[in-house]
Amino acid sequence: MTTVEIIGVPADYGANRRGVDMGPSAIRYGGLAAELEGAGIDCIDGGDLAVPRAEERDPDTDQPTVGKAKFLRETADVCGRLADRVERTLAVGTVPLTLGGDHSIAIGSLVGAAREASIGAVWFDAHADLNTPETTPSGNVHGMPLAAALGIGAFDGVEWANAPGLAPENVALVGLRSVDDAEVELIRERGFAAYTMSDIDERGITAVTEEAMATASEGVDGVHVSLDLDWLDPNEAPGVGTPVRGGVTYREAHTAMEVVHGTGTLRSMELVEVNPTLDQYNETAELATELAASAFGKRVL
Ligand code: HAR
Ligand code: MN
Ligand code: MN
Ligand code: MN
Repeated sequence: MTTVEIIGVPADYGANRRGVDMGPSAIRYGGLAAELEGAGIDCIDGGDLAVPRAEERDPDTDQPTVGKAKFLRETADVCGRLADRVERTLAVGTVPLTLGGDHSIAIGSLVGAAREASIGAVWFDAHADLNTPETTPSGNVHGMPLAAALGIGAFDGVEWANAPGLAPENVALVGLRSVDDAEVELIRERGFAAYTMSDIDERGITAVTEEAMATASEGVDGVHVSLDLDWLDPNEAPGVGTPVRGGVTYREAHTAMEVVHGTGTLRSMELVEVNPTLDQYNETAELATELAASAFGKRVL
């Protein structure tokens, strides 16, 4: 029986909008443990990491190696502690399910998952999250976690940010529709496996997800799935800070998570960018719980 440990990270250093720090509570309240139990999963709630409020900190965009990235010192602290937690969870044979928080926390998930193992990563997101402190248009680190983990730009050789066992050949991005110029250039230059919404329209979500998972799992110990709720269309998931029209539907999202489960390669997962202050009745958090259950094997029959 698979045991999943929930690790809450109520951090919002990486985004402009307040409220994403309430994500872990909203997702738990949305019924996460019950959904996972419905998937036949044994579920441990490891509680939340302690995260100081952003208002009490200095965004510090003037550190020499930091470029225009905001709250990088705080992000490093939280991600360092998260990486240790993820590493320990995996070491006892339990699957970490991290609840954000904004997407900057993925740096900690990836580093922790890739310390004692080789991993791939599938990024279900409207955005590429491949900006660097040099290229960022916003200064928000939630637009940079994949670049950080891969050691791109100013993140090159930054120990807390680089995921040792994650190779760029094992990274796949699915659902892209808001990509900055520098990110487009990087994707072309480095040949990342990247699937836009047009690819999903043309080829279907099943074929695209199967190919992404195959790329990510090739020759590694397992796959980390990073699910940014803004991957979905804002009609389905309005409770996110940076909604982009034209995302995947409710059914496509479930189908993709079922494909993830079917590969048998899922090793760790995170649910990020849920901002319940933008919801009517906690619908985005509830959706996140359902999608996690599908990824961990929930079926109707
Ligand atoms: N690409 C933009 C930036 O770097 C926007 C990032 C959007 N935020 C996210 N990431 N939710 O997935 O500022
Ligand atoms: Mn300062
Ligand atoms: Mn993201
Ligand atoms: Mn996004």
